[in-house]
Order: sequence, then C-alpha cells, then structure tokens
Amino acid sequence: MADTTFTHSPPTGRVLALCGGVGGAKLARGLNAILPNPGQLVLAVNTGDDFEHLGLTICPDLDSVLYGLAGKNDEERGWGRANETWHCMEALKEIGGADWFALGDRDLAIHIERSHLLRSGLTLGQVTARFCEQLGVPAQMIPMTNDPVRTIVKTEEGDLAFQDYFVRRRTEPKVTGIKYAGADVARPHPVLMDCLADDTLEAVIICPSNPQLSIDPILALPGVRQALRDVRAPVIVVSPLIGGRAVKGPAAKIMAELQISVDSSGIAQTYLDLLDALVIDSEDAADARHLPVPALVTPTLMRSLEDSARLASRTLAFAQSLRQDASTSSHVAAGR
Ligand code: FO1
Repeated sequence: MADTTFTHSPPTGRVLALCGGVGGAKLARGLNAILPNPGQLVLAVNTGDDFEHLGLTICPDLDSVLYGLAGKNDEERGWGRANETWHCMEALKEIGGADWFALGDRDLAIHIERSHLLRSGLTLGQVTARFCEQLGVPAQMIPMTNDPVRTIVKTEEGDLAFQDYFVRRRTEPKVTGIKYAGADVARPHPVLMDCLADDTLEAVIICPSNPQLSIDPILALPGVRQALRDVRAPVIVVSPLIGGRAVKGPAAKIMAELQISVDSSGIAQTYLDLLDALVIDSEDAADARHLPVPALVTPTLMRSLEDSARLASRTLAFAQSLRQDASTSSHVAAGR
C-alpha cells in the first residue's frame, strides 16, 4: 500500500502504543502531537530495563518517553535530558563511585524524586502519572506493570543484567537468549488490559522499538499476548529496521545473533501471531510483496518532531483504512 493520509477525521477513540527506548520515544512524540485530547493516547512502556543503581530506581525507557513528550530529551544521545551537565558524575568519580552509568545533573532529579515517592508507598504508575502532570504531558503514560521485571541477557559470557550488557559491556557479548525475570508473576498495568478489552479502541501501535529488548518484555506479561491476539482494533507494527539496519541501538545485531532474519519479514515473523499489518520504510518497499500481512510503505526515519508526527499520522490513517476494510471483508485478520 502506498502512503496514506486520513480519509476522514483523526481518530477520536483511544490509541494504545507499546514502546520503549529511543525509537519508541520518537514515535510516541509524534502520536502525542497529533492526538491532543488528554488520555486519548495510552503509552505502555517497557520497564524490563529498570534497575537499582546508587540506591536509586532508574527507569530508562519511561524517562526516554517522558522527556521526549515533554520536549526535554537530548536528541543526539537519544536518552537523558537536553542541556545536561555532569558535575555530580565527575565528583562521584573523584571519590571512587560507580561512573559507568552516566547520570546527568538534571536527569538525577527524576531518579531521586521517583525513588523517594516509591519509598513513600506510591506505585510506579502513580509516580509516572505525577511526572506527566508536572511536565504537561497530555498522554496517559503507564509502566507495563507496577511489579518488578528485569531483562536478563543470556550471552556466550554468561547471563548479564540488562544495563551491564547494554551500557557496561556496550552490547558486545554475543546474545544466545533473553529472559524477563519476574514477568511470569507480574500483573500487567490495569490500564493496559482495559485498553485491550476496549471495543472502541482505534488501534494498537507497536512502536519501532527493539523487539527483543523493549517489546517482548511487555508481551511476556501474563495475558498480554493473548489479549493482543484477541483485540478488535488493528495491531500495527512499525518496523525498527531500515535497509536491514537499526536506526540506533543493537536490534539488528541481536536479531542476527538469535538467527532471526534482519529485515521486514523477520519483524513480521516475530509478531506473526498478533499483528495485522506492518509499516516499513520506503527503502524496504520491495519487501512488501513477500510479507504475510498488508504493509504501509512510507519514510520511517524520524529526525524531527515533524517526521514523527507525519509517521504517526500515516500509521493512524493506515489503521483507519484497515478498520474500514475489516468492516467490509475479513482482510484485517490475515496475520492472526
Ligand atoms: N545509555 C548508555 O549507553 N550509557 C549511559 O551511560 C546511559 C545512561 C543513562 C542514564 C539514564 C537513562 O535514563 C538512560 C541511560 N542510558 C545510557 C540509556 C539506557 O541505558 C538505554 O537507552 C535503555 O535502557 C535501552 O532502551
């Protein structure tokens, strides 16, 4: 399918997006820009990357999405805050503290306040909602669960806690598998399950986040995968790959190491039991003919808020066309 724009008006019902990391944060920002009604956009964010560090609870994906939506993110690094300074890290290093995980002076504020609020008895969802309100973010951002889930990367050098693999070891060890400790007993955030049971839900967008590191932890929560198979709204995956490469991060390396084809068909296979359609980059247009589901071919590289909003708008228009097709034929059910 070629580029699409809204045939009617923008959606009025809720849109659910699953996301994590830098690519997810960029599309979330675009969705947030075009769905301005408070609470219309529900962002369920990966928390498998969370960890305790220097006595603080760090939630990198929640923060990347929050900073992106609040316009406070560092565009170049993709994580952390813009106009950052590093005095605390420098002073910490001087006294022999752990400096391998870079916490900027401004960024530290969110880790300190979140840790304080969690200790005072708030859930991670409540803390996140409070930060959204304080920073003027209209979307409903939720952690995938309020319970602890920790991504463990199985490598040829043994099991590594996620940030040890990602930051300390710079994703160098060869990945042999991934597990999500605690996911089997964690309760999905109630708003996530409520959205998936909502017959008026407009679309589920799986953002161009790392499939194994950012999306699979969400799918590993009890009931989520099945709810995505059953949901009435179209489930659309925006591919994180362009020309067989990830825009940022180790998605392509990990897919290759796990022997998943590093292209649109590998992405389709990863989500085959639950997806209805894919959005792939114009560079990968030739892939569209060989995919098991309909594909929207459009530029997916997001260098600016305008790019993010354009991709968000085209993806939602695509969802709208799939819903219209589904009401006249069975074509939306091709992938599940
Ligand atoms: N990523 C790095 O590669 N090096 C860092 O020192 C680092 C610090 C950091 C601090 C706060 C934060 O919210 C994110 C940070 N990240 C850093 C990014 C983070 O580890 C990853 O982007 C995600 O966990 C993967 O989605």
